[in-house]
Amino acid sequence: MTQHTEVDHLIVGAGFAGLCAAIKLDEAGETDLVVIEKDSDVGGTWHINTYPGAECDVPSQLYSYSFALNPDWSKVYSPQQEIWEYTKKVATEAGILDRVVLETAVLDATWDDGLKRWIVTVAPVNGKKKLTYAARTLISGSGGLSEPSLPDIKGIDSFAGETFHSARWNHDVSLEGKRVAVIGTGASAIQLVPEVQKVAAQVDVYQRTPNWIIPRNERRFTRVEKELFRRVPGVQRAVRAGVYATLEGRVPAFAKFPDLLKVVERQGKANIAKAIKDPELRAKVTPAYRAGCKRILVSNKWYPALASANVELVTDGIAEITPTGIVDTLGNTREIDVLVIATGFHVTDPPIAAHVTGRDGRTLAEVWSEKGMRAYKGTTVHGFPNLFQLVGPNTALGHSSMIFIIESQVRYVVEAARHLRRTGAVTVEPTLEAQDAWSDAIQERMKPTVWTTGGCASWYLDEFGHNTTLWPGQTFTFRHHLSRFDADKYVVDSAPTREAVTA
Ligand code: N01
Repeated sequence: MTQHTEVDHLIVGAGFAGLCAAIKLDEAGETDLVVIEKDSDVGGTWHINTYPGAECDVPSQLYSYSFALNPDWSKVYSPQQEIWEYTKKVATEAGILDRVVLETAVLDATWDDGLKRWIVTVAPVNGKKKLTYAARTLISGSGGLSEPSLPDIKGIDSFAGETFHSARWNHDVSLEGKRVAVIGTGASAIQLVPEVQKVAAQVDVYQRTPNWIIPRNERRFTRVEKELFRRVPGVQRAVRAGVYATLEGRVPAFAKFPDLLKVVERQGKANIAKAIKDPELRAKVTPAYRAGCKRILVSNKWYPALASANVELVTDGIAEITPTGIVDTLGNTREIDVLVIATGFHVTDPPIAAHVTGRDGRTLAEVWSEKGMRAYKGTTVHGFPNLFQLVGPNTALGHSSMIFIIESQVRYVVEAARHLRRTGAVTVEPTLEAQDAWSDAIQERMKPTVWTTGGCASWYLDEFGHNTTLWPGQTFTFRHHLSRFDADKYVVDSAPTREAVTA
C-alpha cells in the first residue's frame, strides 16, 4: 500500500496567494499545513519575473497585505526585487517558512472519495523521487499568470541564438551590443524594452496589437514620508484607502459605461504625442479599440524607447523564424542574436487543470472544456470536494490590487476550514446549482462591459469568447460575497472516512 504523508492543508505555490493562505490558516490554529513551491524561494511571480525593468503597475501603497503594511516602499510603483523581499520578510516574520517545501513541483492531485483526501504527488524539480501527500483540503495558489504561453510560430524552434520568455529571463545572456527581437507588446514588454534598448545595438519589437498606455505618475517616497508611515501607521492606512477609493471609482466605466473611457484614450494619445513625432509610428501605436478592453498599461518609458534610433517597431506580422532571424509577412528578414518572447501566459487554460482529478474521475481541464472556467465564488468547484482555488475564475482585476481579492478568498477558505472543524464534516463541495447561478450571473454582467463591447481580443476571454478571468464589479462587493462561509450552498459530507471506519 502506498504510504502517504498526512496533512490537513496542502497549499500549491508560495506566492502572495499561497503565503497568505498559509499565514491565515496558521493564525486560525490550522497549523498542519504544507506549501509546495516549485521555485527556489517564496514570492511567486515576484521571484520568478526578473526581467529588466520589472515593476508593479499597481500603486505600492495598495500592493501589500492589509495585515503587513510596508512603510519602506521606495516609490509609488514598487520594483520587483522590493516586492519579492517584502513577501519573504512577511513569510519569515509569520513563522511559516518551515512549512514551505521549495524546488518541488506538484505533479498531480486526485480526489480519493473513499479516503476523503486529496492524494497529491509531488517531486523535486531536479530529482525523480516522488512523494505523495494525503491532504484534507487542497488550496491552489499557483497563480493566474504563471505558466508562460509560447507562440506557435513557424520555425521558432530552429532559432540558433539565445531565446527566453520574459518570465524566465536568462541573466547569463548579455544583451550588450546585441541585435534583439522582442515578440509582444503587453505589460511585460513595455517594461523590459526600454531597459534592453539602453544596452542592445538594435531592438526589433514585434507588435500584433497596440495597447492603451497612460503616463505613470511615478515618484520616490521621501525619508520623511517613510518615517511618518512607520511611526503613524494610520497615515499610511489613510493613503492606502485613498488609492483604493480612486481605483474603485473607475469600475463603473469598465463595467457599465465604457464610453467614459474616452478620457483614458485622450490621456493615451497625449502620451503618444509627447514622445513620438513620426506620424507613421504614432499611427502604428494608436489602438483601434476602446481603452480598458485590454488591460490599460502605465509607462513613461515605452514610447520614448520606441522612438529611439536603435528600435524598430514591426507591425507586419511574423511569417517565420529562421536559425538567424525573423521573416515578416512582407518577406523582410531581420537578423538577430537574441529572441525575447513576451507573449504572456496561459490564463484561461491553466496547464495545472489537466492534473487535478475530481470526484467522478474527470480533470478540471475536462470539466472546464465544456463551458469554460467556472467556480462558485471564484473559489470552489462542483465535483472537486475541499478544493479551494485562489485567484480562480472571474477573480482577477484590471483596475486594482489582486491582494485585496486574495485576502477575501483566504478569509473564505479559513471560514470553510473552521466550518469543517466545528461541525465535524469531512468535505464541502458547492452544488452545481449554486455554481451555475454564480457563473451565469457573472456572464450576464459581462455583457455591457468594455471587456465584451470594447472591440478587442484579449487574454481575459476564453475560447468561447467568455470573460472567465475578471471580476466584473467593485472589489468590496466581492469581499462581501465571501465574508462568510455559506454552507447552505454546499453539499456537506459528514460520512466517516475509510480509515475512521477501520479504526
Ligand atoms: O502578457 P500579455 P504580459 N505573435 O498577454 C502578444 C501582468 N503583468 O506578460 O495583444 C505575436 O499582456 C500579444 O499580442 P495581442 C498584467 O496583468 C503585470 O505582457 O494578443 N504576438 C501581446 O502584445 C499583464 O496584463 C505587471 O495581439 C503575440 C503580448 O504578446 C499580464 O501580466 C507586469 C503572440 C502578450 O501580452 C500579462 O502581461 C507585467 C503571437 N503568437 C505583467 N501571442 C505589473 O506591473 C501573443 N502575442 C503588475
